[in-house]
Amino acid sequence: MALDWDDSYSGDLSFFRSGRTDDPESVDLAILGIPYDLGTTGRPGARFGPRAIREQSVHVGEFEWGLWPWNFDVRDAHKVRDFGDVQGFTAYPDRLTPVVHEKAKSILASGANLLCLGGDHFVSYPLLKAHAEIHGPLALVHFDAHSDTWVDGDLNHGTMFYHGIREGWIDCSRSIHVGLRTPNPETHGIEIIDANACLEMSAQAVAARIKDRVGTAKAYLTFDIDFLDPAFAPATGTPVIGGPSVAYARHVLEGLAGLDFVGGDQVEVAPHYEGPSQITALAGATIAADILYLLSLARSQRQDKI
Ligand SMILES: [Mn+2]
Repeated sequence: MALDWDDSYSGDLSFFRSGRTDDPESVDLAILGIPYDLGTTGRPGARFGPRAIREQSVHVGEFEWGLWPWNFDVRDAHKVRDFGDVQGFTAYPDRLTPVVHEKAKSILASGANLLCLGGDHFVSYPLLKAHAEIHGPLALVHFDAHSDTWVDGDLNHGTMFYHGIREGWIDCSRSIHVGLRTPNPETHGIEIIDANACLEMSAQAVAARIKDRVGTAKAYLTFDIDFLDPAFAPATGTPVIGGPSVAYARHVLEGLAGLDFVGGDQVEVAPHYEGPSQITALAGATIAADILYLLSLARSQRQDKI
């Protein structure tokens, strides 16, 4: 795609240099930031994630031939636009779910697929609700150090998938956690490839296991940046040592091409805990772009079948 060129350190910000809009008409792939961190049980600050990710995404989207190792430019394959950040819940956590659910539904109703930038992981709750209302129960492909399926009546960034299961939004028989390295007493029947298994397995083998699990089901990809070892992603709310590298994570994601992803999110970048080089936000921006590519490939695959 021929880009209207802004330097990487100046000019307007949109995710992956895709351009801003507020009009979902004719958009194929929509990006939405959710600057929310009142669901975190650890260090706050993920409300600053969307802006930090967009800032680093300017580097990630620098080339008009697209992003390595994908062999095309997603902005040529589909009309990609950044819808900015959802607002209207500042200091009122009870408003988060209805406001984000309504915004997501309004974009999905246009036929676009949605990639969201967190925010703490609780933002996946209204997003899964919006997607499941359209597609039915979804295969959850979940990269994280934590299962976020704690059996607890409270709604926060460690319980929202338990509640999503109870609401019927998640098809546990097709779902998989990857990278777990915290206690997980109740699996709910979701398959697990924990962090030590990742260390033993090649990225291709992990991708193959995920593909076997999901099959042809419609899938939602959620990527908590704390999947990565804190050496690669220190700026997050609840870091856990012993995770994979960014390169490994990206190699797994590349291997997921072909799955029928209908939506996704990248969450838990909290940039105030960065060192000087913004590595966490850069990792988040790159992984979010990989998810955008997977959404694009799945969309093309569905169109080819029509
Ligand atoms: Mn986590």
